[in-house]
Amino acid sequence: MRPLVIVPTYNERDNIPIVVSRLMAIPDVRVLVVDDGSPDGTGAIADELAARAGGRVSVLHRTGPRGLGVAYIDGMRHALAGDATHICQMDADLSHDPADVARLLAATADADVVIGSRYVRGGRIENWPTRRRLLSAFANRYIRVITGLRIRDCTSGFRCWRRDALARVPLDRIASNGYAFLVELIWVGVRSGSRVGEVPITFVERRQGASKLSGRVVLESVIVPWRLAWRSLFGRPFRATI
Ligand SMILES: Nc1nc2c(ncn2[C@@H]2O[C@H](COP(=O)(O)OP(=O)(O)OP(=O)(O)O)[C@@H](O)[C@H]2O)c(=O)[nH]1
Ligand SMILES: [Mg+2]
Repeated sequence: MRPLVIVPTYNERDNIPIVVSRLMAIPDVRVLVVDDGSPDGTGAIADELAARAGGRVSVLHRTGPRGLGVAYIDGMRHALAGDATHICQMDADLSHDPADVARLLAATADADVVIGSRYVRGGRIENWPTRRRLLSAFANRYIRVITGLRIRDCTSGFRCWRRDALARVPLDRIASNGYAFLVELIWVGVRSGSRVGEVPITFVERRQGASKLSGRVVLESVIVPWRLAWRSLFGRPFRATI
């Protein structure tokens, strides 16, 4: 196994050293940090971590418009150009426990993509206010009903893909850029024949740094499931850009 974990960062200077050092504790894991020119200097810190990691850590510095979706698409293209056998996605804010990567990787023996899930038996969320819990539970139900996806945690950003499964995804056709990117990606993955597995995780609210949730990103999340449903029904994208 040659797993690569893609970690998108925007203003995560306090978290990224901890995330990278915990990932380095897992044998054979390599890391690709995709930084969007963070004003707080996260990119330079990641470069220093890479210099000390003996080739196991690399950094992609993006310029131009930023976003979770475009950062992941660039990171995934980079990963697929290399020799990784498994490509994982993980947040940089320690909401996802780096040690869980090993469990997700092991579960790819029975699935093409494995989701670290808050909403299967054994999954948990720590330190979320009721409002945030309700929003997330509602969002997942909304997505399942509209798109027909049969996944408990469609919005989890913690996933491991087998290389061949990710390579089947037409990344250039993914239109959403905020958190809805995660929903569109798994939806396209299922459409391209991937079997999805879910393993329980404990998700912990970030302690350091700030959230990047904006009104525009939320609006996109409301619209994208309808766009995907349209594509299921008529087989072609609904062309409305937001
Ligand atoms: N490269 C890049 N990374 C981003 C961008 N927006 C968010 N991220 C990263 O994506 C991951 C998830 O973003 P978060 O801000 O933690 O989103 P969240 O988990 O919904 O919200 P909070 O944890 O409450 O802040 C983190 O590692 C962020 O640093 C972006 O525009 N570009
Ligand atoms: Mg977070």
